[in-house]
Amino acid sequence: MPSKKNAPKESQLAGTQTPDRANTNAKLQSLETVRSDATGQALRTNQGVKIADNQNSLKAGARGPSLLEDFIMREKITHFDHERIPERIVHARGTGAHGYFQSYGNHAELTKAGFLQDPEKITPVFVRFSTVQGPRGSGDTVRDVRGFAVKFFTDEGNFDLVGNNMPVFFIQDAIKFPDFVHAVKPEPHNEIPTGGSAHDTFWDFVSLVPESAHMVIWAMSDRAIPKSLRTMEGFGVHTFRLINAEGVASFVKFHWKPRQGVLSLLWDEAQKLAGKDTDHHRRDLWEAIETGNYPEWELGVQIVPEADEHKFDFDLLDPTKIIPEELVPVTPLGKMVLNRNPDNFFAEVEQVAFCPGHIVPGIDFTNDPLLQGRLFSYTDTQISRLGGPNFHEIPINRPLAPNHNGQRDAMHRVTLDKGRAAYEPNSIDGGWPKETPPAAQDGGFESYQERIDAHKIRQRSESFGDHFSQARLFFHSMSPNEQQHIVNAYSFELGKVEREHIRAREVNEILANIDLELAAKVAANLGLPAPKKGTVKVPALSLKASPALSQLNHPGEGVKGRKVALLVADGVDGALADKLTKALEAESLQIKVLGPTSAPVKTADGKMLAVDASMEGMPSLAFDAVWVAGGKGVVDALKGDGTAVHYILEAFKHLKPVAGDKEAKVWFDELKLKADEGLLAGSDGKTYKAFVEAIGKHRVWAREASVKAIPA
Ligand code: HDD
Repeated sequence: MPSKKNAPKESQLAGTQTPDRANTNAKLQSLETVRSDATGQALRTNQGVKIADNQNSLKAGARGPSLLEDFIMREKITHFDHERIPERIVHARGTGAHGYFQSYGNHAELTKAGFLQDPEKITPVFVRFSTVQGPRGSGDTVRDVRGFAVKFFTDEGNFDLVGNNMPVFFIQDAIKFPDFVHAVKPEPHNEIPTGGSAHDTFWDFVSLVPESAHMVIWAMSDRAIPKSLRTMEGFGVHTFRLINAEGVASFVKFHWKPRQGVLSLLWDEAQKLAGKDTDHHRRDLWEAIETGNYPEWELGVQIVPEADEHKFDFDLLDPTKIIPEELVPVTPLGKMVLNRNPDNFFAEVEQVAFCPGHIVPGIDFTNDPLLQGRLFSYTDTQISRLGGPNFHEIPINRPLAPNHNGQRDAMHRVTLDKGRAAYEPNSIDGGWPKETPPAAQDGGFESYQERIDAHKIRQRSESFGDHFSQARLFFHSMSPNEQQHIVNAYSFELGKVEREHIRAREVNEILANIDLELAAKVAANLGLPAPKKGTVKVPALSLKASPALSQLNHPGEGVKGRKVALLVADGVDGALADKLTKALEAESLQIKVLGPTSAPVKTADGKMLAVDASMEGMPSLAFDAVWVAGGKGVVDALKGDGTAVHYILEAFKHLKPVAGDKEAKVWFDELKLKADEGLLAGSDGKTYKAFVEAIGKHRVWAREASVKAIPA
């Protein structure tokens, strides 16, 4: 789990500025110049003319034709006709937040990048999380990879770490990216499915391209259905280089470790949420930030000295491989806190433009052929998405560092460059702006001087040739519950594939090479014969399992920000509900009071208790745990309400702690809920404590095998 050992002391944060204020003062001040607040202002045209009538167009008589002369209507409709921009080709659905990054210490031995050298320095960041496959309006909880893109506004320029919530990728060479994306996107004839990979073209491609096997098993695991954006790990995927002031380089893999834990939905929850709350993830992140439950990640790196480049049984340049954390542990560098929601989704989340090629001195690329292609693609795609080459001037993309150069004009140029010399060298403007030679600190960017002596050739390195051993390592590192989820996911997805030969190829030529038992179980679910052996010889790895890969080993640090549904009805004991709420809020849990309808309920002592929503409006799917309030008549009222019965059964089926004041016990017995550590009833401190502990474990995994029969 994330380590706090290098965390800055609070005293380091005190004094001149709090992180919140620093964040506001830096990037946000730069946005201030374009923020528009209409409070108290007259309605005007874009040209500044006050508008007298915004209800009626100009006509020749009250019943006559509209007049072309109506410049007010023309301007309004023209703008409206153009107010959409192309969505991202992939990662179209996303949401974002502002925050800050703070280094734990001085990492000068590793890199000269300034933002990693000073624990006092607060570097503003903007993060955009996304799904990959679906369009802008698609559901948040579909089975998919999640984008995890962070823009650091450092003093030395913008650094974009454009990663995912999985540490590997589907392909090894960027030239295959359009093929992969065409295969995973909805089928071309009917544009189905939206947001998912359970269809023929995806499985056709991946079953023909074995290098995808490792990433596909991650995508069939619980990682592809995160509980929340706050509970995802992030990965830079490629091996990068960090370079120190002496020019010494190390290979690194970037990791983001969430303090909230690495938690996922169950498949049934994910599917239902996609309909019941399409915006589940963006709402969760938004509300967490609004309620001060700022999500936090630790940035760390796995460090490999240049001399050790060839010490592994895989190639560091191959983006379908991890470095197991048991071989090279993650060294914590600093933390990121997300503490401010955007003011305007379009201006900030939609217009933000990331590029893996945005790096700063002290960071450099490697020859990973996937990374090399990405360096081209991202800037290129923005030119059509954001309408020209000046998208770096859009406020959310503008670096805090100055950016003078001779690049002028073109569409959407906003900066008014002074001076007559848009070229370098010049003698007219005093020679400015001038180059800065590389230096130990504050110098100009210098690429790492890697020696290359090679033939120009189209070839895949032989060292990229093993596609199955790490997929096997992943499967063998999972808990029995996680393994079963993987079997279920392959069975579900392949079950949606219409062509039998594609199903069979995935089972026989991919799964059988990963693990014969996995292949046999999926084959049985599809009605196919179990393969007897794999089709290739898979190298044996010395490491048989990597515990760091199982989510069960990342439960999170406490329960801060997790959500409890408190079910109430008329007759509720108000004092008891208040006592419980206080006890849970003291643990930083978020509590929502839910009634049979959205109307307030009457407490036992005749007062009115406001509810946050009806049970139907906020299903148990959106919560981590449920509590049935005490009081005369509450259980009787809920027992007779199908929605309430469903609420309890569904929460129980989804392995959540289900608890209540003592009256709830009888109801739980009637519902035949089997006793376990997550089924509790009582109004005392001991029960509260057990409830919070159960929430801390996230799910009652031992319950999973026995809940299949529950109709929810
Ligand atoms: Fe990509 C967007 C992550 C391979 C081409 N990618 C995009 C985003 C993320 C990633 C998080 C969304 C950024 C945002 O929120 O705006 N992509 C990855 C990762 C990859 C990867 C982790 C492999 C390790 N991508 C990849 C390749 C190519 C692209 C190989 C092309 C050769 N990606 C794009 C793109 C996108 C993009 C088409 C679409 C929108 C955008 O860039 O800004 O250029």
